[in-house]
Amino acid sequence: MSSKRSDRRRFLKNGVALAGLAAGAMRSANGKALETSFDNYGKVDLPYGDRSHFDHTARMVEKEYGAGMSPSLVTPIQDLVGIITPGPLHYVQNHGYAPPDVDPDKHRLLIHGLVDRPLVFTLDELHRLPSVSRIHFLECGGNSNPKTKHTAKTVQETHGRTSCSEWTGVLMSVLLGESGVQKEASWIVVESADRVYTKSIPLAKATDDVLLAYGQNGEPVRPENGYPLKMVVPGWEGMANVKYVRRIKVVDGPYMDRWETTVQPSPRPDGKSRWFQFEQGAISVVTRPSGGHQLAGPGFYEITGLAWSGAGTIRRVEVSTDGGQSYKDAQLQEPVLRKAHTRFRFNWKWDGEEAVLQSRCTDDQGTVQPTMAEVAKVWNVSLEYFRVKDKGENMAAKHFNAIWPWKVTKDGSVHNALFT
Ligand SMILES: Nc1nc2c(c(=O)[nH]1)N[C@H]1C(S)=C(S)[C@@H](COP(=O)(O)O)O[C@H]1N2
Ligand SMILES: [Mo]
Repeated sequence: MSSKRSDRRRFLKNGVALAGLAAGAMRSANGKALETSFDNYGKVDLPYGDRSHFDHTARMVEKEYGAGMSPSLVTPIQDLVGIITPGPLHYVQNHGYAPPDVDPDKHRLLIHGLVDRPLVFTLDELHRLPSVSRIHFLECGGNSNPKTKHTAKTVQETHGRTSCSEWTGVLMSVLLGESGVQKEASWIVVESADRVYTKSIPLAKATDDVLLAYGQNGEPVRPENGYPLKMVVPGWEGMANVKYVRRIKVVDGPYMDRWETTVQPSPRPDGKSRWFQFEQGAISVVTRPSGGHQLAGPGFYEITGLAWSGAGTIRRVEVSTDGGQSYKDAQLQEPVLRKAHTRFRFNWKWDGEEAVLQSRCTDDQGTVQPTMAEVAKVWNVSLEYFRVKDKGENMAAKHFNAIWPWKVTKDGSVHNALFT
């Protein structure tokens, strides 16, 4: 058979299959189907384009830090398609401080400490070095923290502290190769230009895949996300990804600075703390339909969501519509990239009965996303532990990556069902 004919056959077959699934979801067109008017012309002088004024997707204030302070802003992942988060919708965590107003012409990057040659770079000089572009997710260690999120209504509130961008910049290994690293060196400490935020990173990771990014999705890194230089530490918790980088000191151990010794460790119920949890676990979540959505009625719906793992590449996502009693494989949308959001899709025909939608991912290390009960077992806590708020920052349940269910009730409304 010619390839043309077999393509046509496949097209017909798929067409028939979808029509079957789509019963109830689509209306047949009649003569008055198109009511779009082309009379309302918009602005033409657009040096930096705006989106359609009909589109209102927005970041949401998840936590206030008070007047003049930068709130915590979460990404509307329920509204996104594909895997790239537009810069203006990237989540923002700034430990309260407003983004500094850094003049790129005055900005300098200093590399010193246990090096052979201390170096200082202007941004122009960094742009002359060999560059890479890589798509990676960023996720705050506090994302989907059940202690604060188990009553949240939407996936933006529960899982919106993650975003995924194409980052362009210079590999840390290139910079450290230029400065030379002395024998005793084992860590780097990276310092920002905003009220001094620092983070210690082991040298092995720094020279593996860490980059100093000046580009985000084809344009300069956004001010909220670290303009003009952001350290991207692929797969590691948000806190490791220092924004507004101005100094890299090569040292022989972690620095135990203000943030590393206060909000970053996770207190445990036994009074001890988990320290230096760097890698983000394998996690996935259904983003549509999800909490706050309203299904129009029985019929076809594509279930879609995102999966990612700090350890590597997503290999498999399964979807359950019965609260985890049974799972079926979802389709993974190309490209499937290491340490990046992966889009999954699953065809579903809602019969109008109560349903519980959830997803479970597996990464290339063989790690399967756990249930909440499995996390409780590993952490040696009761399920109730995940429901009880702590005082202050609620940092105790960081790095929670359990399966998250959404309940569809008979009226088509969708609800957070972590504790039902
Ligand atoms: N300079 C600086 N870098 C920082 C922070 C900060 O407050 N200041 N917050 C950290 C935390 S907690 C997170 S989750 C990520 C968030 O990065 P984003 O705001 O670009 O999403 O940045 C990290 N890097
Ligand atoms: Mo964070």
